[in-house]
Amino acid sequence: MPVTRAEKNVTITHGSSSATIYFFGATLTSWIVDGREMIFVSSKALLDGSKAVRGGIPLVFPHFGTVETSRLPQHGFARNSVWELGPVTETAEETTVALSLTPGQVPFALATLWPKKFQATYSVTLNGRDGKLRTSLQVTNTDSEPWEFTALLHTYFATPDVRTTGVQGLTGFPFTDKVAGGLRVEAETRDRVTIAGEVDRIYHGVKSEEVVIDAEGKNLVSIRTNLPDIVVWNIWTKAKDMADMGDEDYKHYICVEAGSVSKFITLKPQESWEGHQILASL
Ligand code: TA6
Repeated sequence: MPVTRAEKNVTITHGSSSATIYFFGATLTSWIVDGREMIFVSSKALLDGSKAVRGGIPLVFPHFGTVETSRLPQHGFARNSVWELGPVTETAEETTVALSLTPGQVPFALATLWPKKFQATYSVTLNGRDGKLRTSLQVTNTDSEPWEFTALLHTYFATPDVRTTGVQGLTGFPFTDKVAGGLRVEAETRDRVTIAGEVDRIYHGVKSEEVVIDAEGKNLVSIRTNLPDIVVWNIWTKAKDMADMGDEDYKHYICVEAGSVSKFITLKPQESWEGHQILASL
């Protein structure tokens, strides 16, 4: 499987599948299966490291959203740091690229706001046989004190039209509706969550075998994950207020984000945690 290293990113190719990951943020910006781009990147996204990428799979760590007890900006610093390319592992069927992050690589102004020692490794595996993509974040506490965190894989999926897009697999799960000011709803009643306006929800403790995104009557992609929470987000027409999103771009993405964000995870010294998702194009 060819691996092409460029100045700012690395691309893995196998048959008709490929994936590109930027070192800035370890943000995966492209996953192509049989000529179809599965991942959305905004038409105004900045890929020069001056801002987290608007699209792709930004990594959220050490916390999701804003946290009252933290001075870190929304979604932490992993997506704003330059990760180091580590080993590339190849088997007959799969290629894995690993990227790593330690505090010394985090922009100083952000690192001082969360002065803990950690080792993070992000592994992206492309299966050349079935085109599946696995993205896995592993975090180890290398400090002498316990610390706590949340984490999420903030995946922007490409869709032909978000107004025809649905998310299946969330039925019955409780959710927090951020658009409704944090309203907690006991159970999702729909078999298919659709988008007809701004949506920003955290589905808690999702135990679906898989979550499936469809559009225009066809299934697009499935997500399997060991992570407990699923965030569904589309900014809708507020896209025009975002500097790095084209006015009409909201029609072409849906964020379905696997994470562990409902409660903080505590890691003791030398303990590790791993969260992943396996994406399959349908
Ligand atoms: O994951 C959903 C969310 O937390 C939304 O609330 C929305 O703000 C989005 O992420 C994008 O956040 P960003 O910091 O990238 O503008």
